[in-house]
Amino acid sequence: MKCVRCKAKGIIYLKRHNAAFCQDCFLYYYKNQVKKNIKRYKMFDKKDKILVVISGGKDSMALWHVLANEGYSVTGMYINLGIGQYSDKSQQVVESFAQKSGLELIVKDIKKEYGLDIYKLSKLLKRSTCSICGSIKRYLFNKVAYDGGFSVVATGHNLDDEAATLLGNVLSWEEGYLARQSPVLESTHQKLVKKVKPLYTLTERENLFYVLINKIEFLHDECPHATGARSILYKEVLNRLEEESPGTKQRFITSFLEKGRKHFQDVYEKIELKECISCGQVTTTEICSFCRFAQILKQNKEV
Ligand code: Q46
Ligand code: ZN
Repeated sequence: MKCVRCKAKGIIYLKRHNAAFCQDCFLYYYKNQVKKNIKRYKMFDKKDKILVVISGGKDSMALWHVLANEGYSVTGMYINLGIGQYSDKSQQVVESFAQKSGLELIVKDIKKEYGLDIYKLSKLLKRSTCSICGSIKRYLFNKVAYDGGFSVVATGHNLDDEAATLLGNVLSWEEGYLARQSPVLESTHQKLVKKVKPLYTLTERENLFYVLINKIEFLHDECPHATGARSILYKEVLNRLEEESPGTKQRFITSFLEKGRKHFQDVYEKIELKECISCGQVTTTEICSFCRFAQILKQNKEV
């Protein structure tokens, strides 16, 4: 197995590209993919102030590292979601990396700062912890970015995540979600910050290689609520398809973006946006879910 670029001994084989790379050429390939994605979707440039959402896992750590190393102006943002040891450990990993690398980091703690508890909310609202957690994260990414004058929010979603999400959305024809599934979501309101996914063509395995080669610390554990999630089943199904037909995931995503997504565009444009009467952030209802969560917990203190 020789490296396709320099013919040295290959250390990683990428089946979907039918190509092996040595360490240096893999890094070249990886950075090139990131640069191409940024350019293809006009995600940002060196003048932009980028808020990178960091969970402490391999994908977000790889994204933070690669963007900082390419000379972009990046600040990490970590949210402590109050998920027991998982949150404590991930916060430690993220803070230690920021300190050692001299990178700026904003830390938010939903319990300490906002009195929110995803478990109590899940019980009171009879909704899954992931759906509560997702709403809180989306709210805070945008709020912190908007208040801090950031022009773009970048997340570490990879090819496996994007393909699994697309499969889930297609299976139930979630038109609203399909309309929003894109490596770049331009702002549609002056208080909404643009969102981008520069790693959307790179797999989990490639991100893992990137962090291992660069000796970047990351949290190996998954969030305990990720197990059993529907997205894991979709990932397994897609992995099976990928084994039989390498390149399936990438084709699924790229053909959706090129040919499929435009059919849902009007759904996206029709979403009516308002400003929350309590906090002023953008929402589709009178009061945003974040403010509603805080109210519900206040009214149900004994839970
Ligand atoms: S952090 Fe939150 Fe995820 Fe954990 S509780 Fe679910 S949504 S799984 S990406
Ligand atoms: Zn609000």
